[in-house]
Amino acid sequence: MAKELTFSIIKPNAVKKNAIGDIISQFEANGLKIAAAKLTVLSRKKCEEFYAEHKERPFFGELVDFMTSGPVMLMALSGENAVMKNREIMGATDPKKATAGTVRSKFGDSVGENAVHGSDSPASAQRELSLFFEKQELVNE
Ligand code: FUP
Repeated sequence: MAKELTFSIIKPNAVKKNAIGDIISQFEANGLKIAAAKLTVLSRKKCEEFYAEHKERPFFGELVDFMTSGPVMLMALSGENAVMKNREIMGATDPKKATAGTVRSKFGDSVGENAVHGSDSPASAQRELSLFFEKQELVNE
C-alpha cells in the first residue's frame, strides 16, 4: 500500500478543551505524519463549500454554526493507508457509538460536536485538501 494523504479537522469543541496536542499525539502514535497544519476560524462561505454534500440535510445550519464558532485545526495527514487509518483513529461519527480509546470516544460531545473530521475516501481527501492547502504547503509527505 502506497503512502497517501488525508484531510483532518480538529473541531471547535476539541480546540476549546485544549485537546489539540492529545489528538495529534494519537495520530503520530499510529504512524500518521502532519504534512501541513493551520489554526484558523472558518468563514461561513468556506464552511458551506466544504460541507456542500450536506446542504439539504436538516442539520446543515447547525453544523455550519458550530464549525464556524471558534478556532479549528486544519491538517493534512500523510502515511500508509492514511484515509482509512485516520477513520479508525477517529472512531464512529456518534461518539456514544465510537470504540473506546478513539478520538471521538474521548473528546466528542455529540453527533454534531464530534471533535474531528476526516476524509471518507482518497477522492474526498483530494477535494478537501485542495480547498484549504496549496500543493507547496504539503511539506512532510
Ligand atoms: P463523518 O464522515 O463520520 O464525519 O460523518 P458524516 O459525513 O455522516 O457527517 C458529517 C458531519 O455532519 C458530522 F461530523 C457531524 C454532522 N452531522 C450532524 O450534525 N448530525 C447528524 O445526524 C449527522 C451528521
